[in-house]
Amino acid sequence: MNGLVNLSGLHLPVQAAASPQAVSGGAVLSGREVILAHPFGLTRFYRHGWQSWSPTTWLDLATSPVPIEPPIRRTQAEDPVHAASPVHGGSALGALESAEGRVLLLGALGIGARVEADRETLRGCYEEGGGTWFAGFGEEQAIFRRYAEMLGERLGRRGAGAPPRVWCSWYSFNQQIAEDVLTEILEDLQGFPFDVFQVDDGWQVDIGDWEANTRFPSGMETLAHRIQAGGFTPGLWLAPLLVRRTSRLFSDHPDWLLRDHEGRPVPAGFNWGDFTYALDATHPTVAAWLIDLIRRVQGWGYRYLKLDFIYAGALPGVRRAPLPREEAYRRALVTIRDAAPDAYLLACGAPVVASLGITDGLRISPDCAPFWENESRVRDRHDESGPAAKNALRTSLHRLWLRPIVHVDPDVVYFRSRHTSLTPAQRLSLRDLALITGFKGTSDPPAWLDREERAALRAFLEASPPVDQLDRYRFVLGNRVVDFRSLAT
Ligand code: 9PG
Repeated sequence: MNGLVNLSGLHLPVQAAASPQAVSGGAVLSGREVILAHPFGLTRFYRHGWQSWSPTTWLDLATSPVPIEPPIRRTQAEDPVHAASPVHGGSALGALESAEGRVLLLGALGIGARVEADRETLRGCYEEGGGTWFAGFGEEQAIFRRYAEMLGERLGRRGAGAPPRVWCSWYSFNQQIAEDVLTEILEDLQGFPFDVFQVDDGWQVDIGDWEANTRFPSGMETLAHRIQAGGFTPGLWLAPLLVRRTSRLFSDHPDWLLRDHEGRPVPAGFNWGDFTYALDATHPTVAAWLIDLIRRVQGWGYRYLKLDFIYAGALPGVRRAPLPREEAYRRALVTIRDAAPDAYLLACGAPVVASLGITDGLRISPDCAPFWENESRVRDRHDESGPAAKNALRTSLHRLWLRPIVHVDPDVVYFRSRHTSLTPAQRLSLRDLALITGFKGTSDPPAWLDREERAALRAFLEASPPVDQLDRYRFVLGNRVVDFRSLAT
């Protein structure tokens, strides 16, 4: 139908499959494709990245998007289907600013959708099948809150209770972790009020071969017992939908891989010095393997699972069951959830909207790093998803609207003044944003901190100041105003 929709007094021409239904805060539209004609011209557009690491910000519609052609590595932080698009667009939702600073938002109420914008239209489209949409116009925070609420009603809400305080090995040691190093840190962490001690990438034999490598001679179960005895919940990193060519899994089960129409395995990004590939979790044997893996690591004692690189489950390809790709992804996540009903699941490198209602926590940023900018990557590849404190902060900041329906993880903060080029002010910004989300993570080992830094870490872990959002970039945190305006694009 072609008609008009009334959004809080703003009457916009609309194209949709049926007449708009008025709901509190806006209207519900339906159809595979919906188009709103808007009067705002070349205004600012809220671009919502597909997965955790994808850049998310308000940008100027007058700028041209930079198409990303494979094999540029940035494609793994973007939805490969849209990475080279010449049109500004984002995953699931998009929003535009009016001249008075109000916001017009169009957001899918289901998974597998995209919203694009130009000077005249805001257009939503589901990749396959139909679906419904929320459209609203008004004060920015209120409109995003209403959208989050409706998404929560449709996809489910998670993250009740306080978000966890996590010590994670990645941002100090990368893959160079070993049983003795971690055991020492565990001892040094005694008395610090962390909830979780999380072993990150580096414990496994290979991506796909989820057994302890030789640097963990006592095995992962013994380590979990030590973590537990130290008073923390054992946490473990897994990339359960990803496979490296060098793994036994890759050579033993070529039929488990997601393939393209020509039968070639679908590349799932480049990391650890090689291309990686994706499992087809709609294959019943793969699903059974996944259940077995998740039960096995819980049997070792791990109760907090960081599920990483899981966009691999939503890549385009030919699947055993011909489901839309985000539907296939969501089913894989449900399979994991059913195998770990009581574990804390953190989704990372995860398609954001398609993960809602299933995992407890969701990484909402690219990787933080002990430096501010990733200049070469921005310059050479127009890539703002590379590890850098600024990239992590900016994308997290623009996804805070998800807080009512999931624990949002803005990635780690730093207390150390060694092994970093971050200024005290930059470190403070990271910590402030973590306090706003309540999700507190660091990789600093106490041995790298001086006495004052250890005290600051302790105070941070114990703090839960009231948070009040003043506008897009300003917050009241306890008795301070925190201003992130310098991160605006
Ligand atoms: C472990 C890390 C940490 C980190 C995750 C993830 O090549 N890449 O594009 C790329 C992106 C992200 C990334 C690593 C590589 O980091 O976000 O917290 O767990 O994996 O390997």
